[in-house]
Parts: sequence; structure tokens; C-alpha cells
Amino acid sequence: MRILILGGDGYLGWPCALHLSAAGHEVGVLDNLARRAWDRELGYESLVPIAALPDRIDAWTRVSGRRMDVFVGDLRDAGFVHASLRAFRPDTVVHFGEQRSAPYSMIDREHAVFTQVNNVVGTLNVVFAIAELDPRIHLIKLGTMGEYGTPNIDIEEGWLTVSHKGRTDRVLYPKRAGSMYHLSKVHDSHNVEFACRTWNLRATDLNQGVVYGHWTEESGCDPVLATRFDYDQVFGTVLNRFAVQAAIGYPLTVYGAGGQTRGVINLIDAVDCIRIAAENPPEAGEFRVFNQFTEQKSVGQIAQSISRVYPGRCRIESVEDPRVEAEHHYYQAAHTRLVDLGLVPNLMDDEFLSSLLSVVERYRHRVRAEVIPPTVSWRPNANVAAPRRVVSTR
Ligand code: NAD
Ligand code: USQ
Repeated sequence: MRILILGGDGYLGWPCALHLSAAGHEVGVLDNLARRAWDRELGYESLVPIAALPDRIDAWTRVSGRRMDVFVGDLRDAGFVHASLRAFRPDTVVHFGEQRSAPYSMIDREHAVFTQVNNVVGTLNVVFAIAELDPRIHLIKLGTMGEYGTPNIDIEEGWLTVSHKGRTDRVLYPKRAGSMYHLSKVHDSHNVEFACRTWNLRATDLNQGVVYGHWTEESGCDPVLATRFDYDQVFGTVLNRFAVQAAIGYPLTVYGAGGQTRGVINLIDAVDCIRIAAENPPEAGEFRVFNQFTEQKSVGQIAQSISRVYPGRCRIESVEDPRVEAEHHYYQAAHTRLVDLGLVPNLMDDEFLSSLLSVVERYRHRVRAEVIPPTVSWRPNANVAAPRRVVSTR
């Protein structure tokens, strides 16, 4: 297949491009390099050094003998999106190209507006380009488990059958997002579902849980192929942050009571889910939703696991939760459809945790403790200490 990866320079997009190329697909990578600009805006840096995009592409050709086409530009530019799809002629478009940090979207009004415009407008441009050029293209859109929030009933895979006053219908599962970022994903889902229903597009919405890990078979082939590893308060996800905190003797920052439960997935499985979705496309007109995670864990359980496996002393500290979220709640989410299609999960076991800690150990000298404590608050007017300017993103 010809597969175009939007956001192909990011944490997930880059190893996914490698994985699909290694599986024999013709891969193109599109990105505006905004994620690297957001690091500069906030003064952060990936724990593991990352090569420039052209160097990554050259290294992959050297290692695998396979080429990748590159498109550098902004998804908010409809002409660029249209021209890139016309030039590459994809069978499948995988859309990772969004601002994906909940804390970034909650810094202030400017960052919230930027996040929603970037994500919603970019996705609309992709949907229109597909509808105009070739509605047979399969759109694989990265959504998030956080669109559902933490309802007091079981979470289904995208759709819910509701009986009301004697009548029954199948409706999109109700959404209760937890940040301005997560809300942008809800808006995307509705826009893509509309495009399938109205223009006969085919799409897979992958409601992905929190991704952890760093290594994949392909990105581990050469240091130039490494993907990013975030541990700062804005872009770092919970397990990767805890691994870094343990390594430098910083008490693990469990927000509030630590009962927040999320679906989680290893990076290795996250990129393989994309291959599985691409190789098993939905029917024309179908808006298919998969919940893309392999295990449910509470933040407290994740901290306990790291503390148990870390060979030295490791303290867990409850810090005031900067977010507005339920700290104890019911959580039971379905996630069988990707397994039915062949996903074999790599779980968060002790062997994996030790390997993650050894990656962190290798780069421990690069850790900057001052980027760890959370200063971005969900509460209005509380972000006095938070970074305030949006730069190089428009
Ligand atoms: P990332 O920030 O590392 O990568 C996103 C990439 O998209 C970046 O390289 C960025 O430069 C690019 N991008 C952003 N806006 C763009 C635009 N307007 N035009 C062109 N390129 C643009 O994020 P990630 O962790 O790789 O996440 C990828 C996707 O997966 C996101 O949509 C995110 O919401 C979703 N997701 C991520 C996780 C996770 O834990 N990382 C979990 C669930 C869902
Ligand atoms: N948390 C802590 N301590 C920390 C960091 C986080 O207790 O140091 C808690 C948060 O309060 C939250 C949970 O851990 O309850 C997850 O936070 P996170 O920062 O790891 O992940 P989140 O903000 O939910 O966002 C990440 C990705 C996002 C993706 C989402 C999937 O950045 O792109 O959409 O995971 S999901 O959580 O299913 O919505």
C-alpha cells in the first residue's frame, strides 16, 4: 500500500513510518515540524537526542534500502494538503498531525484556541482533500480514550445502542472530554463521522490510550532513528515521566489520590495497531472506531510498578492535582476489536519496565529536574508560573 503519515516526525508518527516501511508499504511522511518549535517555546528537550527529519530519512534508506517521500508543510494550509495528497496518491492516510498535549491546551486562552484550530482545521482539510481527490482513501485518524472521559458506565468501542421511550438507535458513544485538547479530538470524531455518513468516506478512528515506552524494532536499529522521549510537565506522559523521576531520585509525582485510571499501550503495540488497521480497511461509508489500548492502570498502580522495579530508593509523593479530573472513579472500557484483528499485546511487565529504566539510565545526564513539577493548572487564572507565549506555530 501507499501510506502517507501526517505528523510523521512525532513520537508516534516516526516509528510508525519505520514500521510500515519495514512491513513493505510505500511510505510518505508529512509534518510541519511544529512539535520541535513547541519544545523551543517552552524550553524543553527530548531525553533521547533526536535527529533532524532529513537525517532520519537518510539513515532509514541506509539501514533498510527503502525510500520515503517527505512533505514539509502545515495541515492548516488546505492547498498544501491537497497538493501533497495529489502528489503521493495514498491508499491510506494515517493522521497523527495534531497538538496532542492536554496541559499545553490548558496554558491559557491562546493555547486552547491554537490547539483547537490546529487540530480541527487540519483534520477538515484532510477530509476535504480525500473527498475531492479519491473517497476510496482510507483515513486512519488518531483519536483518544480521553474523549469518553470517565463515565460511570462501561465504555464501548465508539458506538452505543440506546433504547429510549420504546425506540432503539445506535449512536456515537457520549463524550465527556477532560481538556481543551481532548475536546478537539471529540470535534474531529464528529467531523469525520459526518464525512463517512455524507460523502461515503471510509475511516478508522483509533481512540488510543496513554502511550508509553521508547523502543521499537525499527527505531532501535540506529541512534539516528530514535524517536523522542518526553518527560517534562507538558508533553511527558505518565509512565515515561515516572521512569525519569525514579532515575534522578525525584519523588514520583502522583497527581492527587492516584486513582485516575486510563487505558495504556506500549509504543510497540501502538505502531502495530496502525499496520493492522491499514491492512484491514473498513467498507466505504463506514466510520469504524477501535479503542486502542491493551491494559487499564491507575496512576497509583503505575507509580507502584516503577517503584518496585527500580533498583534504588524510589519515593512516591502525592502532589496537588493540577487538573480537574476524577481521582476515584469507575472505569471499564472495551478493547477487543484490534485483538480480534491480530494484535498481540506487549504488556507493562517487570522486564519491560527494567528495559525502559535502562534507556533512561543511559541518558540520565540530560535530565533537567526543573521541567518536571506541574505548573499548568486547569483552573482559570492559575497559570501565573506557566509558560504563556505561543511562538512559531502560526
Ligand atoms: P507528537 O507531538 O510527538 O507528534 C505530532 C506531530 O504532528 C509532530 O511532529 C508535529 O510537528 C506534527 N503536527 C502538529 N500539527 C501539525 C500541523 N498543523 N501540520 C503538520 N504537522 C503537524 O505527538 P504523538 O505523541 O506522536 O501523538 C500523535 C497523535 O496520537 C496525536 O494526534 C495524539 O493526539 C494521538 N495520541 C497520542 C498519545 C500519546 O500518548 N502520545 C495517546 C493517544 C493519542
Ligand atoms: N499524571 C500524574 N502524574 C504525572 C503526570 C500525569 O498523576 O506526573 C496523571 C494525570 O493527571 C492523568 C494521567 O496521569 O490523570 C494521564 O496523564 P498523561 O499526561 O500521561 O496523559 P494525558 O494528559 O491523558 O495525555 C496523553 C497524551 C494524549 C493522549 C492521552 C490518551 O499526551 O495525546 O490523547 O494520553 S488518554 O489519556 O486516554 O486520553
